[in-house]
Amino acid sequence: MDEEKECRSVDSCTNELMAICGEEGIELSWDRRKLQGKPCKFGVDGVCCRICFMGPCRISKKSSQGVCGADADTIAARNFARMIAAGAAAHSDHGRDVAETLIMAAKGESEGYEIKDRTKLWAVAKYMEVDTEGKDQGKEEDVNAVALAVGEKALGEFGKSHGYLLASYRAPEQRNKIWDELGVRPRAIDREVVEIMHRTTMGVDQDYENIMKQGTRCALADGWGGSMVATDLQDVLFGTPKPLRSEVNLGIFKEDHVNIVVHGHEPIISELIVLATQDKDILAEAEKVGAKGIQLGGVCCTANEILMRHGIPVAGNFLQQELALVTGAIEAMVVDVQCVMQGLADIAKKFHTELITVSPKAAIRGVRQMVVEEGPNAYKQVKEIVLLAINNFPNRKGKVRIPQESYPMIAGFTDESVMYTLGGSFRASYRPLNDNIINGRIRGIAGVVGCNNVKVSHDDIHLKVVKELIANDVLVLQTGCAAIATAKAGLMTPEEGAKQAGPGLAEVCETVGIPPVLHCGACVDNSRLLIAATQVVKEGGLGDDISQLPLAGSAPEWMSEKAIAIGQYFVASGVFVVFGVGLPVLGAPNFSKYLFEDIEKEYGGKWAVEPDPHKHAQLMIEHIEAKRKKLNLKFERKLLDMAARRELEV
Ligand code: SF4
Ligand code: MSK
Repeated sequence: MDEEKECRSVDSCTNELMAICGEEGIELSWDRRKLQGKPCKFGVDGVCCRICFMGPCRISKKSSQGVCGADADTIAARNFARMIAAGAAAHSDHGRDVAETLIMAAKGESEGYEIKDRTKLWAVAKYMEVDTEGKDQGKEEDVNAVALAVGEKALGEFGKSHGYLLASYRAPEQRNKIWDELGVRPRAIDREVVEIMHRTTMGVDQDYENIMKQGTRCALADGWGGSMVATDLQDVLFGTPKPLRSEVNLGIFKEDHVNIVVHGHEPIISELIVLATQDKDILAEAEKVGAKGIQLGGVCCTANEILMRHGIPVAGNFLQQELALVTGAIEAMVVDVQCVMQGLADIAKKFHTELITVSPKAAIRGVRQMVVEEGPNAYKQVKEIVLLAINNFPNRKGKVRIPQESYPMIAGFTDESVMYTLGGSFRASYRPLNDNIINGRIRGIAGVVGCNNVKVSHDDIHLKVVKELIANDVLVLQTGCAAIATAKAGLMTPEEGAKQAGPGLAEVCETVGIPPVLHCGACVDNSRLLIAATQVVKEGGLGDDISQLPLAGSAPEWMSEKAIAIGQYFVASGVFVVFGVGLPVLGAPNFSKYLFEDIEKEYGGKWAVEPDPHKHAQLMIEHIEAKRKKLNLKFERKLLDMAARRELEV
């Protein structure tokens, strides 16, 4: 193994299977990255423009403007805004699908879906301005009527011609004022995406600050719009998660079972797959082919969705998707949308695995497509997919090599369950959390989210950042592939987590029986973090806006456009956000300065980039300490890095 391969991942299952790929000549994302060579510097710095065909143009010392005269700041801001538009579109289109499914469920037009959380339905109805007066949560027809009205209202949020997004008013009062003063309160979700595409096309908006004003409005339409619709309506349909135990990493698969992987983002189809794999008739079919049962495992955010609500084990995060197939034990991998690598197709062909696309929006050339249309036939179609996997069990070829490692974890934390966990049903509120932040046992809160990226050692940056934060008594909330990375290292069990946490945080976690790192769901569930921050503000004692909280955000190994949209909606909500890897704006001096400094004067939040994990964590901790000081919270503590903490333990 050469030096580069050695630092490809810190995850042992990943390294075990990667070594097999090396021996068998199976090409993975890391190998393809090597073949790509050094990435183009103009792209890395964000100063390559392909917006019209007089170009592509790139900014260098020799030529400071594109053919049309666009400078580095305009070009980088346009590219950045387009990434926000793409990210917001992905999260929001997901939300739209959920709204449509809710409407079908309310009309009784879809087998397998029902309204699981009526309390949440009523809560969503309230902020969606749906009248529930005289409606009874105990009566089926009332529940369906409210669900139908909520679904229609949610769908309206995508294309309404007047007014602003209803969910945006859930933010603290002070935040609402800022957005109104700056004129960035989002209108209809689709409109904000379309307006970015218009303003960034050739010859329209050519002032980086003005471009980012729309970038911000679109990002807010994601976090406080499309993503929030997705999260809330999924909770209504499939149940609001509660803390539960599960398992994580590629060792979750079983040699004597039919193994099925679900991968992508939307739980609409995977929820039905969960149902089908528990169906007695289907299990009997599995027995007929000699299997002891069906083992379902998830990858990426589909994994997080079914983990949060059912405790279905997680096979791995983004960079492990190809390796799941290399186990030789996967009868079917069912993929929907987002973060699905085309490279899966070639790897699946080397094994018996049936790779199946199920969304009409996402086909892969040469791969079996079995579109599951939400509606009366959805469950029947899903059962056919599961039966196909079962019938593929006898076709395994070659050796099965499932790694032996998997780790226990706790997941299922939401803004609602954090409240109950900390306060108990007797005192269900954010008061205990706020009190522990005020008294300094918990120094602050960090949201550590996002992807994996082949440019950095897989999971390594996530783990180093999270370990340093918890060692310094910072409570960490996680979503997406970042959460999976930490879970694989055992930090999502109260026992192991407490060993790594600082004394104050460990004390709080031991008292209430939670890990110091809380799994809060999938990428769209970053909207839960916005609401949790809002709840902390509303509870009192820590200022009157999100920007005043000892709070920071981070995406240490990001790669997706969705991460940029998420980063910007957190910044515009008042949060200091640090990205690892890099940010494609560094070739634009004024635009970079705007994102890294000036934007803070407007929104109270700003961006930073720091690939080094220690410096990355320290930036967040310093920010948290500065906010504590401003709030006049005492009990300042010496900042510890991992080396200093190890010395303490000795
Ligand atoms: Fe070049 Fe301007 Fe066209 Fe971009 S829009 S490709 S900078 S001419
Ligand atoms: S799945 S967007 S790689 S977190 Fe949400 Fe993971 Fe990033 Fe996809």
